[in-house]
Amino acid sequence: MARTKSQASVRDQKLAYLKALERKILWLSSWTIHNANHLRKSCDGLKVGGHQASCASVATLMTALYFDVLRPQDRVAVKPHASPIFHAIQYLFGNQSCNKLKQFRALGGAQAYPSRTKDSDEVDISTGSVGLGVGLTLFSSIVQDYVQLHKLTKQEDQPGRMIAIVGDAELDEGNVFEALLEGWKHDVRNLWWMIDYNRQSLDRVVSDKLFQKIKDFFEAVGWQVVILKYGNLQQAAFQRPGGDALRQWIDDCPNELYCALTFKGGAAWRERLLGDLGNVSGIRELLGDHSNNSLQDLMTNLAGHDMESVLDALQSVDSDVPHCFIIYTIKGFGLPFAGHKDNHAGLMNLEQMADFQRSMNVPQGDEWEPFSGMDIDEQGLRKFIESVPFSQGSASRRLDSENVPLPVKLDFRASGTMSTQDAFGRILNDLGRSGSELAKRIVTTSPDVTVSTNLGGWVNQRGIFNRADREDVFDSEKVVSMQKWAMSRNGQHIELGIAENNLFLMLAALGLSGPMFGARLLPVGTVYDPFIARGLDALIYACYQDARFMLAGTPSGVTLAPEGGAHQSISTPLIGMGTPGLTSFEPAYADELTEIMLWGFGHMQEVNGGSIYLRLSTRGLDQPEREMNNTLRNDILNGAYWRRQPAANAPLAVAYCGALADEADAAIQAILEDIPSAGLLAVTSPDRLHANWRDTQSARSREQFVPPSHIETLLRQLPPGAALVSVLDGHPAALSWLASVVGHRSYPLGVSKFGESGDVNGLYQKHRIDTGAILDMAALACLDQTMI
Ligand SMILES: Cc1ncc(C[n+]2csc(CCOP(=O)(O)OP(=O)(O)O)c2C)c(N)n1
Ligand SMILES: [Mg+2]
Repeated sequence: MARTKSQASVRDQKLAYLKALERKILWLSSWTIHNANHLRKSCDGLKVGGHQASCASVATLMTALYFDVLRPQDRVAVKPHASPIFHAIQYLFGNQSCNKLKQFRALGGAQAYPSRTKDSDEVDISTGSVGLGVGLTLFSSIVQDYVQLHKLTKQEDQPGRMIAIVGDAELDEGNVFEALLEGWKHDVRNLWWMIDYNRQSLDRVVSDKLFQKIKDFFEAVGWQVVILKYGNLQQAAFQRPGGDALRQWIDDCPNELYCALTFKGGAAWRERLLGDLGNVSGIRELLGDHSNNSLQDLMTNLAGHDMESVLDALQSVDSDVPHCFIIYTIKGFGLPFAGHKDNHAGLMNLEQMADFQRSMNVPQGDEWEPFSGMDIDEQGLRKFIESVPFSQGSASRRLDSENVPLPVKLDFRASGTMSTQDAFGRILNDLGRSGSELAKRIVTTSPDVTVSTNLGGWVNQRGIFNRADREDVFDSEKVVSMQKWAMSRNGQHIELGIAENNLFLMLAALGLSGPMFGARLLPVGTVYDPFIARGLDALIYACYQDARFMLAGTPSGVTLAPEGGAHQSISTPLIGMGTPGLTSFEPAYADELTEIMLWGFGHMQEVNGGSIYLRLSTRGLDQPEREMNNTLRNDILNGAYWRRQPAANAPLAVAYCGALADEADAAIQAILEDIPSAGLLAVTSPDRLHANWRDTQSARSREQFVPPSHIETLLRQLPPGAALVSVLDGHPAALSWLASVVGHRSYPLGVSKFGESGDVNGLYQKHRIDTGAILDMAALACLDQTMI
């Protein structure tokens, strides 16, 4: 008995600390936003913004999580608009500086949305584009299983829980449901999604009874759904005479009305409840026992604002089954615009903030003081913060992982006719056969296009990953097939359904495995090139987080020909150039691809490295008979080389990329008859060339004697004023800039329309990227020259 009593007093003490912290966190988040908007000098007059209401709805939940529930190995995606709450929490832990809070949303300050790469207080998972952080937690849980089952982590490492704090409107994003279904296929575990069910989005109050639909969706895919609806005050009220009717009234109350009454306050609740339930025995007494203020407290005492209810729910989870918590909250809880439908971007004005400051008991001048005005034993609270599970563990949440040693070269040699897609598959197949460390750390993944993007060979070697062993029924039934499809925990390919968002979130999770779980993986994903656009936001998101992976977009362009039509890609070379953290290549030949892939596996592991995008093709090209040497290798990796060097007086050169090597070659042969000095430039990476050229220009604008960029070195061999005819199976803008590098004239060819099947020749002619089109353009260039 005595023991229970002492346990109770420990719990009471903890609750007192948590409630004090919850108030402080709400205060700090509101003040951070207020300071940024009202007190900090703005030099450009633009709105700063911030979301005080979105923060307020998760203050209790996030306090409970960080100061009691989270363990060091858990990883969290915080809903984007709760960034100030996250930073306030880290400030109290001593992980965030006061200056960064003061500089919230300013250059160098705490970020508008939690950012893994730009914030300094160890954000686990970036958020901002709603829905993506949520999805990423699911794929991270698969990766955690992968590295643990492959024994790539320390044996004593306990699995963490991958946790998303989800705004209820995030559930409108399709990618969340795409992830849910994929998660079901992979039998995910150690996953918690905590829905901040404030029933408000940006513009409006969300539909009634949405929770029932959410519950059904999640239960359909095997999740445990926990609904946290009534706080302790409400539960006590329900025990009184009339309490059942009150509960029923709350349950039946439309969301919009509940929000409106919350905004209006106690008198409005009283009037409405008297009107609706005045005849119910006990209700008048219940209302009579409450002042307007305490009635407001009672009616807004939803479980999401009740520390004990939140703790009870989170602590009672005793399995690794994925959990969805639907947590009733009020947007703007405790702030003057609580419940108002327009409160999303609402900011307290100066007067409201002064009232709020008084109500929070924060002395003037102490606004940033972490422990001021808390009415609690400060020493005890400091000790409590130091002792919570989140504060334990290693100094950094970013774990170290060793680099994977790479071979000096990949032993692949192509001859005859081969496409880059074919070569890609063979290179991986060879790696799959080898026992190298590199092969051990490669994980492939593909959204239902594994076989058609030539990953089949690798999969036959390495098998498919699944937590439970599953035999290949076709194999055991002795049905002949090229493709083995057995699954086991040792497999090194993760097969996904068609959703491209899931591919990129999977690559993001795999590509963060080193810092997240302490085990570096080298992920390789394949996708049909046009469908990069389908998952583009998730691809950009993956790169923004500095996840490291290799992506093969194949087949690409109109070259897919008869199979093409709607499967043709045009703008992907520009996406490759325009996505930070992603270096893109479009090789023509297998030996180029071999060098690029090996370099890529290294680049994925460099501190300042990044991810790789290979734009590949199914078109077979006759492979050049040549030996690789250092000069050629460096040129390929730097983005271009002269296949035919122009002579000093050349009036013209042709530059090509990827699958159009043969057209460019045929054109140059014809041109040489009239212009023997003409050159042929092979471009393997417009992206690398452009980035290096811009960096060089930028350095030159600041300092003297900067060596020329690679493309400058190459193009200086062509006299100024010469014509550069460029051609690629993609948007012409990817190469048209080349002519401006050292003052040539640009004659760009490329594809700017799509959607029609045909044979290669027909399509090339139609899109004017065939040999004839190159010759016509060269003729025009010569004509222009004579007229100048
Ligand atoms: C992909 C994407 N679309 C639109 C937005 C703009 N936006 C930011 S918050 C928001 C509504 C968020 O509502 P909810 O998730 O319920 O969060 P709450 O503020 O209510 O906590 C919208 C539409 C965004 N950030 N990302
Ligand atoms: Mg909401």
